[in-house]
Amino acid sequence: MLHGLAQTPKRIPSKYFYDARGSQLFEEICAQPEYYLTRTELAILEENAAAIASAIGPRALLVEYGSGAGIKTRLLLDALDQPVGYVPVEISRSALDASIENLSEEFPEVDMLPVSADFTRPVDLPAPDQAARRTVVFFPGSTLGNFEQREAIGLLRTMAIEMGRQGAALVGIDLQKDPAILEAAYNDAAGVTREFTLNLLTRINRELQADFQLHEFEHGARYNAQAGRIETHVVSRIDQVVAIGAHRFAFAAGEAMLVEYSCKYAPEDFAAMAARAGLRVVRSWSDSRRWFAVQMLERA
Ligand code: AVJ
Repeated sequence: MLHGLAQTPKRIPSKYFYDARGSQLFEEICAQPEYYLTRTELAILEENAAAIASAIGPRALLVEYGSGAGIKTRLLLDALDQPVGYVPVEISRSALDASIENLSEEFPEVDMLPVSADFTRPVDLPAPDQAARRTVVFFPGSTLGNFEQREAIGLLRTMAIEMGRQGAALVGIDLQKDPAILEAAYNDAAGVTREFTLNLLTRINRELQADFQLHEFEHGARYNAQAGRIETHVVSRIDQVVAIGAHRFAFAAGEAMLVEYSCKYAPEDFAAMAARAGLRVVRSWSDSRRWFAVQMLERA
């Protein structure tokens, strides 16, 4: 956090959004009418569950990066032919516990192997009781879009290693579209996304003994068409100095601190990125408006 705040412009990695309150606010964002991503991806998965399951094949070990609330997981586990295990890799302990609790009752035959970790670093995957035919990494929600290109390729490479030779990955990506639709999705009228963004400051105050005055900061999310991404900032309303422990950081009036990228892809650009990680797109499922896509990747 100190490293990011010392940079110009200031920046904080978006993974820190997800404390218990942040994870809860994210679930609320998903229910907002403007935030089409979750319901579009869910519809794609529902509509194509059988096709996805047959592309994956029997006895898969399902590894999920960022388990969230587990609704998409339930759908996938339900459709899969005799899945042997489920490994959610999740930074938020509360979200991890919640997802496993519900799933283990519903899928008693599936080994539940939660890993409380940051999936941006390589993790040691636990082995299920029954040998898996293949490992499938599930990375839904366009979370890949929260990473800069270089990091995203690095993450895809980590996935390629973790899935092994016979493995596969299912990656949800948000597609490029009318900027007005994109900006509405990250500036919902009810202000839930604003609260989600500012909760980051509340978390820093609590966990790092900081004194951010929440009413002196604003949420700002804009589409950068050149870069193909929504850029979310925390904007200082006034000239002010914030203390974090023994450190002091000056904010100028109007100064924007970067807190999140949400990349929006052209399908061919995503395929090119995957190729740089040694992966190829073998199947792709989308909605009729082409707003979102679920891409299946295998080793090139
Ligand atoms: C699901 C984590 C990818 O970037 O769209 C939602 C997070 N941020 N609204 C996204 C988020 C603001 C979301 N991810």
